[in-house]
Amino acid sequence: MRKLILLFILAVFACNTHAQMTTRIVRDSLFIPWEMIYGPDNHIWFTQKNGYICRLNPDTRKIDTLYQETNTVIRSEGGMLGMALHPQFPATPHVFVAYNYMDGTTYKERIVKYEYNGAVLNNPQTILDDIDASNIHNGCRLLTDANYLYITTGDASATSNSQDVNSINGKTLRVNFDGSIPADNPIPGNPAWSWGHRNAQGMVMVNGKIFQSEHGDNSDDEINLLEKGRNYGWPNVKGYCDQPTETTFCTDSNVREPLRGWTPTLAVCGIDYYNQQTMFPAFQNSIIMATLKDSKLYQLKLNTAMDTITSATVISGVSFGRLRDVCISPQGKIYISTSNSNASGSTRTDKIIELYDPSSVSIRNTPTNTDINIYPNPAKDELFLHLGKAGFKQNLKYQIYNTTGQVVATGNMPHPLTGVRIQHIPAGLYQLVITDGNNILMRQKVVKE
Ligand SMILES: [Ca+2]
Ligand SMILES: [Ca+2]
Repeated sequence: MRKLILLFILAVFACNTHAQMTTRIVRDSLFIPWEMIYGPDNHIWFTQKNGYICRLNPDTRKIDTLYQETNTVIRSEGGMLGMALHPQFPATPHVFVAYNYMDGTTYKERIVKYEYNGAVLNNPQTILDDIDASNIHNGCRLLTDANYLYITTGDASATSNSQDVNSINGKTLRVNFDGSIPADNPIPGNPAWSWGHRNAQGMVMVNGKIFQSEHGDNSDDEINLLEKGRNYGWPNVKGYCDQPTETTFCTDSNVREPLRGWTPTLAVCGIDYYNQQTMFPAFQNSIIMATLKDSKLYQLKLNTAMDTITSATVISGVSFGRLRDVCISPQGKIYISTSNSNASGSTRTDKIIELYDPSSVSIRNTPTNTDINIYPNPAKDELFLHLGKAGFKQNLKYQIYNTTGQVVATGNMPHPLTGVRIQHIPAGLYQLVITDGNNILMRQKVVKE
């Protein structure tokens, strides 16, 4: 009997210490959500292939349509593609989007900057145009860091583009936020940051390192670690420099081999980086990768130096057909989008799905004041509390509580933007509470890195 009780206690303990992944369909009947970003407003910003840019509240499931880009023209792999937010968003309310369109009878791609007025996007400004497009191989993931916009372009079905540094196709481009070329790009006056690409479909930056997922043709899908001015081989090299026909070119052309290759191919797609201490701690320091043909979600565990993938594991329990993209909330929830609608979009069957641990739902945020933005989250040195016009008033105060309910920081919020220094606080989970002296306006879980 005593043994049975002990076994029971151990079983309960085991259940409580292992996160249980559960899936929840947040929205259905979408048309290929090609890009998803978990925004600083705790909404999922997403594009759909037919030119719609939307914003989804994952808790209420409400979708706001922010813009319909009527110039978008869908072909097999073409349509509205990648998106990125300005690094100071929403203080600088710029949103960058890639889409394909017709220039006369020629299929092209451009990068446009829109402005968010708190309700919709407007004022589109083209910052890069005349990128060749094709039925297949159009890129086009976007990524911003503090100073630059990065753009993946496909070879647009012309393999010679990739090794031609004077073509903007088959590249990773790096431009300023107005589309001009940074002075310290590897080739003066040239937007190319790296070349020899076929069709990169995923991109994420972690600690200054850019990881990309890229489609091989009938072999050698890749995860690459981008380095300035390096050649990634296509079409002369597929995957690793491991064939007699490849090695000379690799040496002569400064080719950077992939971190990981897959033959047979998976059709690797959107990637994001997981390092949250909450929800699924086993995924810490991993790239989470969606795949189309293989239709599975992968965990790619990185080493501490983040220059090696130490293991690639299928995340079980995720079976929704072709997967297009992935994004991760600061709380550690994983969101995936599917890519199963037919080409014309006459049947719209795509979903955005949340992967979460039900045991942690009780500590979700209790907001929902959309006029208050707290960023970055997770934060390392300073946390910014930003109130819009409707949210700002006198006598606002904030408190930050640790998990045992002790106040670790408190102060007044005399201005619409308050910076809170948190570098002295130990890493971990905290609850931020904003009050007007009487009532709680917002509770938000924040993570100190
Ligand atoms: Ca390559
Ligand atoms: Ca090879």
